[in-house]
Formats: sequence, C-alpha cells, structure tokens
Amino acid sequence: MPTPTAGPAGAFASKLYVPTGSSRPGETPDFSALKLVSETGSFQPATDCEAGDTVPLARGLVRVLDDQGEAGGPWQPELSDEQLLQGLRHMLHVRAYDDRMFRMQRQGQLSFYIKSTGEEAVAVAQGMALRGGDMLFPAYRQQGLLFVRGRDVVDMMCHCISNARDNCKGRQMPVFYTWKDGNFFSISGNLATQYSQAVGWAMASAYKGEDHIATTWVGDGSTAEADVHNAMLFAATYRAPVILNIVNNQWAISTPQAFAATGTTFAARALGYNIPGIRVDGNDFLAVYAVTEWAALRARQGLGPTVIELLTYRVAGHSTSDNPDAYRAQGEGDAWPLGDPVTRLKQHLIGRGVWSEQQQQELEAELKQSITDAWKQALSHGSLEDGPHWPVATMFDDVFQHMPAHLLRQRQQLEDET
Ligand SMILES: Cc1ncc(C[n+]2csc(CCOP(=O)(O)OP(=O)(O)O)c2C)c(N)n1
Repeated sequence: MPTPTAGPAGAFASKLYVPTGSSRPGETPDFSALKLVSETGSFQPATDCEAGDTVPLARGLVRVLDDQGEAGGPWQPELSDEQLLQGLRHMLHVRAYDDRMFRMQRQGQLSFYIKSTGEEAVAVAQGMALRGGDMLFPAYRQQGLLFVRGRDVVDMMCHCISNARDNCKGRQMPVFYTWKDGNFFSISGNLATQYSQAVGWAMASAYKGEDHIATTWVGDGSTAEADVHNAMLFAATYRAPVILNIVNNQWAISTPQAFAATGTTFAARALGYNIPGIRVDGNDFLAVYAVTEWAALRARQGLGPTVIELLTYRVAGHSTSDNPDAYRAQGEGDAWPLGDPVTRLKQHLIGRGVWSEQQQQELEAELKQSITDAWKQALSHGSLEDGPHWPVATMFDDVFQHMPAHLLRQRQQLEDET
C-alpha cells in the first residue's frame, strides 16, 4: 500500500463550518437562507407516488394562501366555510389560553408554561385533518390538538397547576398533558421519544388490521436526536401508517434551525429513507390541512409514512424560563416572511365574504371571557400554592398492577409520617 505523502502546507487545509441563525441581538433578521419557493407547491402527486417524486415538494414549499389571503393551486382542500370558521375559532381559543396561562405563570400561579404563539395552525389544521381514532404523539407545543379534540379547558388548567383535579396527579410538568380518551399520548421531557412510540403504535395498528394512523411531532432541534432517525428507518421498512411531522419554527431554545438542517430542508431528510417528504407553509391553515389530509390518506391506503416539514416561526420565547432577546434580534418575528396564521385565515375568510373585523373582535372578546371563567373554575379545585393537591402517597399508584411488598411498606411509612 502506498504511503500517504503530505501535500504542500495549507493546500488541503480543512476547516469547520459553523451555521448562522436568522439574527443575533442587534442584527437585522435575515430569512433569505430559507429559500421560499412557493411555485413548487404547484403539483400534487398521487398518494401512491415514489419518494423521489416528492423531491421538488421536499425542497420547495407548498402554499395555498398567498400573501393577500387568496386561495389557489392544486392543494386547495375542500373545506366548508363552517370548517374554516371552526379552525379560526380553535386558533383564537389556543391563543387566548396561552396568553392567560403565560400571565398566570408570571404571577407565580403556575411554575412553567410553553406558548405556541405563531404556530397555532400546525396543531389546529393537522388535528382537524385527522380522525378521532388516530393516535397523537405530540411534542409540548401542540396544545391546539387538545382544543380540536374537545378537551375540557378547565382540566388542562388543573393539570398545569397540579391541583386535586390534575389527571396526572401532580407527577408531570405543566403543559406535559396526557389524555387517554382523546388518544393524546403523554408528552415527555426527553425530546423525540414520541417518534419511535408513534411508529411502533402505527405498526401495531396495521398489524391488527385497523385503519387508524399515528401522527407525531418534533421540533427542528429535536431532529438531531437518534430516535428520529431510528423511527424513520422503521417507518420506511415496514411502511408504517404514520405521519412524521417536523415543526421548523426556526429556533431550538437559542440554537438556530441551521444547526440541525445542515444546509438542506427537514422534509428532504425523508428522501434518504425512501419516504415522501413535503415542506409546507406552516402558517397557511389551508395548506397544512391539505398536506396532512394527503399524508393521512396515503397512510390509510397502506402506502406508508410521510414526512411533513412545517415551516413556521416561534414568536414567543422557548418557555417561561427563556429570554429570547439574549440570542436573537428583538422583534425578529415581525420580519418572518410567512406572516401570522390567525391573520392569514381571518383575511381569507373576510375575502370569502363570511367574516368581518368586527366578528373577529367579538370572537376574541368571547374567548377571552370564557378562558377567564375557566381559570376561576380551575382555581376552585385548588391552587398551586395552597392546594388541595393529590396526596403524596399517590405517587406509588398506577405503576404496578400488583405493588411489590417493599413499595407497599414504603407507601405505608410515608402515610404514617404525613
Ligand atoms: C434528549 C433531550 N435533550 C435536550 C433537552 C433540552 N431541551 C428541551 S427543549 C429543547 C429545544 C428543542 O427545540 P426544538 O426541537 O426545535 O423544539 P421547539 O422548542 O422549537 O418547539 C432542548 C434542547 C431535552 N429536553 N431532551
């Protein structure tokens, strides 16, 4: 074997590339690296297409609403005025809920909160495009799914303040909801675990001959977790009936999406696994609905998984423990080129002649009031500070069908001491 010889000094000098974000404090936001190519939404493949057929969709961007709120193109979903108005209502409801809970956290009435401001269309439109029997494996920013599935808002609040009506009995962080009746799987603090769980559930559903599908969500930063890639490989191998969503909201706490994107799109990640990938304008309610409906049909037809990248923007901080002004330009969200999902759907409905600014204001006021009423009701079941809470000894419950003797002893000891 020839011995490698050193070249002239510096001739092959390797170097590291460090990705940059859309802005850092004091800079002017720049989203040009996102390559927004809306024309590429101009065809809709058959649901039995090859992954390779979706290359232009994975690299481009599916849109239905233009910047003026007009709908067009082959992805227009068949949604009635009532369905669209319902979608708007759900998004406004989530926003009113988020705003109230954020303020309550600031007043010390709950310990932690995560808002979904700016990305409400993702969970609401996707939730509406799915069926009730489909299983949801969300991350912590898809509270909109719960509104679509009709979860009691008071129950959600009671969970967030860990009072006596908290269905998690005080053992989960606020916002880490779980709701068995709504087919809403427990949210985990360990990023990306839900991807493998969703694929496993989908495989079991197909094995049992059911036509329920699984849908799961991760953020752009979470795609760096191995679970995402393991799950994609399994999903592709067994053609699991699953929709794998990647919510690209530009930031993973303070890390720009470019670190996880590595110069390509997240939807294009699918192609290497031979899974169709579609990148969609995540602030376009109609486009999100249409792409999800397409992927759900594909899964139900036994054609396997789809990866959907939802291009959106995290307007609020990562959580109540975060200060986004420390790592991105103040007001960066105002420069986001795809607008606000609520405003865009509102404009579209006004353009259809079925809605008005005044109706919008009245609905906002109505939902704000109902959230205030729900909050008072939630507090009537106990506050974070004063309780009543679940008795501490209940932490032993719900783990073992038959509790081992040593745990029974520990539980008794705890009860004797409290
Ligand atoms: C396995 C794991 N690693 C790191 C963390 C810490 N962490 C919590 S949220 C977060 C950022 C996630 O960003 P992204 O996936 O883009 O979702 P987003 O919050 O933007 O919706 C990190 C690193 C964690 N919870 N779990």
